[in-house]
Amino acid sequence: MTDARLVVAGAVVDPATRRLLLAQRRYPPEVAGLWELPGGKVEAGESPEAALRRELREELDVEVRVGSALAERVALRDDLTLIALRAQIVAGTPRPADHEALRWVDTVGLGEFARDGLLVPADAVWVPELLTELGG
Ligand code: DCM
Repeated sequence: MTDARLVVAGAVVDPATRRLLLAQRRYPPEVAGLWELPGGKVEAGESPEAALRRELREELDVEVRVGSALAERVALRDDLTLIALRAQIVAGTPRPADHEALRWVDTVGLGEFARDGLLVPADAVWVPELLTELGG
């Protein structure tokens, strides 16, 4: 029995506009078309912070400064645990390499995505904390 693999997701907020970055998934079919906090799997020997910097560099072509955890970890499946870390872009403009599209949302936009069931189920759990983060 090994520990659950960690997946790290970035709560990327632009402090100037108080908007959160959402990314639209292309796969797997169950969540294709839904929107998530971008991120990915932590590699062996890698810290969650370093993994988030690597993933956002690969997926969005940006450099981020990683902050503290947004909320409690969420069990995705018995072999996968999801953690959200606060992050801010320090260089670059996000472009979707792996995602279908990107969107910056304010509290109203985030509320609409949540209401319409457009967030991946695991990330929808964090909506209250995300709204607080955006000052809503
Ligand atoms: N995942 C998620 N929410 C995120 C990022 C990832 O629920 N913000 C899930 C989707 C996959 C797994 O984590 O089941 C691995 O993600 P990826 O395919 O992006 O490596």
